[in-house]
Amino acid sequence: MRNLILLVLLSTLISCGGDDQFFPAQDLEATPLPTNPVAPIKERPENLEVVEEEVIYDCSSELEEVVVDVSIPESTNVCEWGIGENLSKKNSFTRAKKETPIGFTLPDNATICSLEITSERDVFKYDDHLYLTLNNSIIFSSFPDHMTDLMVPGTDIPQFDWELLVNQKFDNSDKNRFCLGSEVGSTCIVPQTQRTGEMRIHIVDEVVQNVFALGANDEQKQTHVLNLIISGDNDGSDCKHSAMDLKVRMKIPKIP
Ligand SMILES: [Ca+2]
Repeated sequence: MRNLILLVLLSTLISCGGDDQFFPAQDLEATPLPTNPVAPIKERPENLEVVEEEVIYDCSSELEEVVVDVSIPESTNVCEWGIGENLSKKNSFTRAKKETPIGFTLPDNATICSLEITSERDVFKYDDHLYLTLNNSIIFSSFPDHMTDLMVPGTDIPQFDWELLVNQKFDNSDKNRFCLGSEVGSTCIVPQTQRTGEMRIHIVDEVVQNVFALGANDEQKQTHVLNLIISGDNDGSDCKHSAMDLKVRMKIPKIP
């Protein structure tokens, strides 16, 4: 009530013309404004999108072993001379081949991180030369010539290409072999031509991963092909090979 009276009195005095003598300046005290700090409102960014990161399972992930049993049937037929891509007989030249492709499947887009191929028994025999490929990359060959010509540019990985191999000079001595990645530790134990023995192949992990990367462009690729290719020149036993049971051990990323 006292404030109201004062307010009325002040209003009256102001309306009377504001004579300074009634309001000595020294009597006016500045009243500080009430301080009631308010936290600034954080503005939400508009169109905020939540982007879920795609989890990539690669060879640095936790791995699991997959074992594929491969049974290669005996081939008792000689080369089909002069049929299809095969040429007629000619001594000491690569003239004909017989392929035994074995397909196997892995989970969608599973990267092959390691590879080991072992025979169950020491019974494998072939005539004349052997090429073993995974997805067309040559893992082993009993005839190492021309491998450099077959390599994918910028890599040390040869691709099987019959057009480049056919009608090339043939060497039956079988002293040298090609084992993919041998210079960095891969090992290939394979019998010599026309001899019976075991097969035991271990390709260094990094090399296997490079092989896989070459053929990994296809979306949802599940099927992989191990191919046994025997070549011959002119004999009645060329392109023959024994039956063989192989275990293909691979490590692939474990997907929970
Ligand atoms: Ca031969």
